[in-house]
Amino acid sequence: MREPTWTRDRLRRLVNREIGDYRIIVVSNRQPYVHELVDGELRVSTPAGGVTTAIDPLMQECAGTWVAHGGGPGDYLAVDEKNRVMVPPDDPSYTLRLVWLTAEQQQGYYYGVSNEGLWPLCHNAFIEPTFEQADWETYTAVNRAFARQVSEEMNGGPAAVFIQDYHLALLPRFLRDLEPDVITGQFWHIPWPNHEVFRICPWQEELLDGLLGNDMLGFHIGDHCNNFMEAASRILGARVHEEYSLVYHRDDSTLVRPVPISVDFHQLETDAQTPEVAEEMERLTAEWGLQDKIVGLGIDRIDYTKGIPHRIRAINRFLERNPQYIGKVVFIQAGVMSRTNIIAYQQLADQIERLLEDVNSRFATDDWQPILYMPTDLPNRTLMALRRLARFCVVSSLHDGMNLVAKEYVASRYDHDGVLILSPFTGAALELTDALIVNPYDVERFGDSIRQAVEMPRQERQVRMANMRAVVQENNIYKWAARSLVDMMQVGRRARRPIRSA
Ligand code: GDG
Repeated sequence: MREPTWTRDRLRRLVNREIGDYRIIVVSNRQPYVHELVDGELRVSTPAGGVTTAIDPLMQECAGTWVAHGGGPGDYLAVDEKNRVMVPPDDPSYTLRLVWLTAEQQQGYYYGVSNEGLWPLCHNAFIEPTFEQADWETYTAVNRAFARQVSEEMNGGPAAVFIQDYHLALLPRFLRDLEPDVITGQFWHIPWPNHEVFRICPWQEELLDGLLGNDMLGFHIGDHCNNFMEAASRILGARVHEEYSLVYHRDDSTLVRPVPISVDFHQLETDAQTPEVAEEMERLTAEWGLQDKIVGLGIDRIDYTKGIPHRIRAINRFLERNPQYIGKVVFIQAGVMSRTNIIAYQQLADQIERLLEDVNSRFATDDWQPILYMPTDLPNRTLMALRRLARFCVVSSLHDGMNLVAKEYVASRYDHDGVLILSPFTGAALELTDALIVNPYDVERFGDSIRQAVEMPRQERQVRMANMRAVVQENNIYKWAARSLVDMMQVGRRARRPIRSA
């Protein structure tokens, strides 16, 4: 029998049933609500992203605590003497506890180890990771500080702690040392590399030992789970029970599971149909002269894993080989700059500018240019209008844990139109098999797939889009949250029971 589709309400009911006396604590680097000072007044904003969308309703239901780095300019003013503030602001129902980091700590822990070390280590994008011992010491100290503050929030009671991502790989072990009874689960949002790659990391044992402090560890896809289990076995000599996906280490076990993340399908589909989005589509069409054009779209954080230069080269090849489309196809590349104080990101931004200049100057006519580039944080309404306007959307990651942009495009196309061109090196490619799957390094085939997208008959577009929409509707963000919670609670209850009774 098919299980009913996961919704926000169903997730809330599950939370009530599953957690019992446990206090739910979520820990992430990034906070779900940021306080800003505008004209002397405190304003609250919610950074966009799937993780907050999924976990916020869960937290609202269980009145738990979310521990995160306080990075907002108004955060100091918003919290009480224990660094806590109730959120969401319009219906305060759970506690946000903010952890303060100095600029130096932020440099070593966030930029250094997390984004110059672990990020390139875990993505096959041929950027060499940097491993600085001083940064590692900061990363360790910050993870310890998070563990202490989570322990304070537990206040001696039973708790289940759900940790997010690669910034906090040591936290589960430090926390387990302080609180042997705690249930912990962690979701690793990026890929886990194979053994040949991972073993270059000077801190490989510490990272594995840290993560194996969890009762449950989630990755997007099975390959990343297998890579992790292989590393645990070969580097730490841990015993792996493949059939049950369990890793045994230090008289304890960790369930390692693929739990593919997703988007709020229903919300995106609803947002796509508002009159504001229709108005925005009209405005963009008039302003950018898109009336009779076929629009292609890319939305990315400007990151070297996303294959943006490869995409520009493919557009160049497409126009070279299909000059009949000069003046007819416009590709819009939107994206926020990120991690701009890291050199690899500055070099990428320069490379993109140069490639754009080449392609645009080569093909532009008096009233047309092939690529419009918007390297700014566009409002959600504009991004939604772009998804609606785009005949095709390109996701060309060189490596990506999941890629939510692909799923957002599919969920927004309630009209069942549009073609997704998708890299096979994304987690999303395992689910969205009706996309045009193309290797971003293969510029010839990539160029051909753009032509195929431009020329695909409407009926084929509709069939493929309907199939992809059915997948995203079913495998939505609430299913991800529900499965993560159930796995963590079930496996954690089983593992921690003997300790408690002893
Ligand atoms: C990590 C993993 C995994 C993008 N540009 C703009 C903008 N975005 C939004 C997108 C989407 C989100 O940011 C990006 O999500 P992705 O999944 O593509 O990628 P990462 O940031 O690398 O996230 C990834 C994810 O975690 C979740 O587990 O899928 O594999 O790397 O929501 O729409 N939003 C705004 N302006 C932009 O210019 N407002």
